[in-house]
Amino acid sequence: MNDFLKNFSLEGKVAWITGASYGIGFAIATAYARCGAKIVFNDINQELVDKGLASYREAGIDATGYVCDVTDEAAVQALVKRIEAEVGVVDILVNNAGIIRRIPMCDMPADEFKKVIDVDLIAPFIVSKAVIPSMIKKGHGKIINICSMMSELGRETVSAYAAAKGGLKMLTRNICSEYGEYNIQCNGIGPGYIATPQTAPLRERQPDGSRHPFDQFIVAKTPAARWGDTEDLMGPAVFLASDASNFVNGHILYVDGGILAYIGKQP
Ligand code: NAP
Ligand code: GCO
Repeated sequence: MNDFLKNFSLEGKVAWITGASYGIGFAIATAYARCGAKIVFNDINQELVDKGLASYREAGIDATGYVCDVTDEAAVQALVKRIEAEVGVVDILVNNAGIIRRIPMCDMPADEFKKVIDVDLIAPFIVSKAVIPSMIKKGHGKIINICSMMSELGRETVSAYAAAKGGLKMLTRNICSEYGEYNIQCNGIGPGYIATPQTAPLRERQPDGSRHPFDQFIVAKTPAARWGDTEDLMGPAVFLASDASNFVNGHILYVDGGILAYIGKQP
C-alpha cells in the first residue's frame, strides 16, 4: 500500500460500534474490519449478540460482542473497563444504536418520546463520555455519530426521532468543540433512506402487490432514484474513522443519494 493510502488504514485500531448485530452498524463494522480494525460491538440482549457473532464469523471477522443497553450509564462505564482489559482502549466509537417510534406527536405518550430520546441522544452522550478520557490519555480518538435526514428535516409521526437526531447533530459539534484540542475528531454520518429492518415498514408491498406509497415517495425524492444500501455507508464511515479525516471535525457527512439537495421529482 503506498504511503498516502495508509491514511485510510485502521490497522490495529479498536473500533466499538454500538447496536451492530445487523443493519448499518454491522456494515460499518465489516468495513472497519476489512481495513484492519479490531471490532467490538454490543447489543441489547445475548440472543442478538450471538446472532451478530455468527454473522461476523460468517464474514470472516473475529469480533467481540457484549450485552449492554447503551442507555444504562453504569453498564456502559463497566463495559468500557471490560473492553479496555479484554480488547484494548477504544480508538474509534460509532454511536449507531438507535430506535424509532412512528406515532403522530399528539398521540405520543411522553414516556414513548423519552424512550427515543434516551437511546438516540442520551446514549451517544453516555457512551462518548465513557470513552473520551482514555482517548485523551492515548492522544487521539474518533467518534462518529449516526445522525439522519431528520437531523435536518421533519416529517409526520417522527417528532421524537427528529428531536433526538437534531440534538445528536449538535452534540457532535459540541464534542468537536470541547475535545478537538486533544486530537479527538467527532463527526456525524447522516444516512438517507437505507434498506434495513428499521425502514422495512416503509417499503412493504401493498395488498395489491404495489409498492408502498412511502417507498415511491422516497425514490421520487432521491436524485439517485433508489433506496440506499448499508454498503453505501462503508466508505464514508472508513474515511471518518481514519487518519485521512484528522482535520475534519464537527461535520455531518450526509450519505443520502442527494435527498437534501433536491426538491423532488414532479409527480
Ligand atoms: P436497526 O436495524 O433498528 O438497528 C439498530 C440496532 O441498535 C439494533 O441492533 C438494535 O437492537 C440496537 N439497539 C436499539 N436500542 C439499543 C440499546 N438501548 N442498546 C443497545 N443496542 C440497541 O437500525 P438501522 O437502520 O441499522 O439504523 C442504525 C442507526 O442508523 C440508527 O441510529 C438509526 O437511527 C440510523 N439511521 C438509519 C437509517 C435508515 O434508513 N435505516 C437512516 C438514517 C439513520 P434491537 O434489534 O434489540 O432493537
Ligand atoms: C422515517 C425513517 C427515517 C430513516 C432515516 C432517514 O420514518 O422517516 O425511518 O427516519 O430512518 O432516519 O435518514
